[in-house]
Amino acid sequence: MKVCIIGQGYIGLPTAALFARNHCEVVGVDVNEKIIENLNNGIIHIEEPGISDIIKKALELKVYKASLKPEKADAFIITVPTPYIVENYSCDLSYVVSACQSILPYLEKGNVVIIESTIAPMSTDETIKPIFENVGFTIGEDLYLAHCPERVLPGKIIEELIHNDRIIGGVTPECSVKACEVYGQFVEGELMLTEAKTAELSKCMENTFRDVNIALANELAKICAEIGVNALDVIKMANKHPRVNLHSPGPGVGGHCLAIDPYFIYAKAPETAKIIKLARDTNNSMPEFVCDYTRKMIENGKIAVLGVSYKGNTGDDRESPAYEIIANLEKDYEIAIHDPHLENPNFVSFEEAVGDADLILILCDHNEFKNLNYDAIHENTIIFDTKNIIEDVPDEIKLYNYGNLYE
Ligand code: SAJ
Repeated sequence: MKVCIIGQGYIGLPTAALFARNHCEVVGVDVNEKIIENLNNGIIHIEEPGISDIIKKALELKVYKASLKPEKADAFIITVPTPYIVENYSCDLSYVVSACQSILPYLEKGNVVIIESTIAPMSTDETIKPIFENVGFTIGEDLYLAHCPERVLPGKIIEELIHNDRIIGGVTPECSVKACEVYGQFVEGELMLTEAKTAELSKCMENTFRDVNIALANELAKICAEIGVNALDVIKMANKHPRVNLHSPGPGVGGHCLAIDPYFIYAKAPETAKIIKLARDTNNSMPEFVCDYTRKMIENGKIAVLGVSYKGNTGDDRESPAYEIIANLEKDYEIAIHDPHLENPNFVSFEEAVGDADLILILCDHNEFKNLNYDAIHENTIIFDTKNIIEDVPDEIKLYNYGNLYE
């Protein structure tokens, strides 16, 4: 089987790698010239365990190539970003639409087209299907179209791509069957057949479920700071109940998924999606909460920010709450930023950041921050650990986390 994957980012590239490892011929397409050149030289632009070796091997075996242009193939998979439109929270399908248009000259009867990008309910039927019908295809008869959302966790993408169950949302039942044949090349989890709109809403609801649960944990952290209770102990105790799983509070919710996908549902039913919108607002309020408490801890001086990735051990800083926190605090404090997973000429080494800092603000749970080198930190430094990852500090250092903000 020959597969053409449009978008070589966090999802498209690992997906391309697995098709190639399973004896398919793969063309990975992206609009970014530098990414294409690097990929063809075996240089991988995403931080994700396992990908680099598979792509290098596939290049050697000539079963993978990166290209600026699509090619004829049996299956086309679209894995491009879907941001939200700020004015009305709706799903911005422009990248998906242009990816679909880009494959039109290469499509042949019998091909399968799969949209993996997260999209709002009804997008496949109302916006994507007409793109192919307008050039003469009959969906379900001579072209097979399905929405099969990715649901893998960054950091565990390869394992989850293979083992997770997968939603296959065909525009017609025939489309679902054809899309199953494509994923059957490497997916070992269950392939669950359904309609496109059910697949769309299921995917959006998965991320909404997590966003709402994190909002509940963040609200608990705020309540505890207000009334003087240790939020971390509450979470530990409550989670001993067999049916309770409180999530972890933090500095806010980042990434390209949880911070965006709930809006797609909200935009479709704004009068009804009340909890969903409130959860977004609560999570969006966390950067300000962090700044308010930082200001209570020190009035001026230098703050060392540790970590701006949206979550631990990834080099992805999309929608990271850290940037809002930094923008707010740099009005009144000297800020030095250190992140071992991101390259930025303005970032500094750990030693340089913390050396003369009055407060160390941990915004991301990279493994490197779990055991800090206290020799590099001067006495009387305050640490504000918004990810609650540090357990013990030397006596002379004051540690704040969501367990003791009321102190
Ligand atoms: N976070 C918290 N508290 C928690 C858990 C997470 O504050 O208890 C924060 C993280 O720090 C981060 C954000 O939430 O800023 C999102 O991180 P995440 O690990 O929850 O999720 P993502 O965005 O990396 O991946 C999610 C996953 N969805 C679910 O778990 C339902 C993944 O399976 C999806 O494939 C992915 O979105 C996606 O691409 O949609």
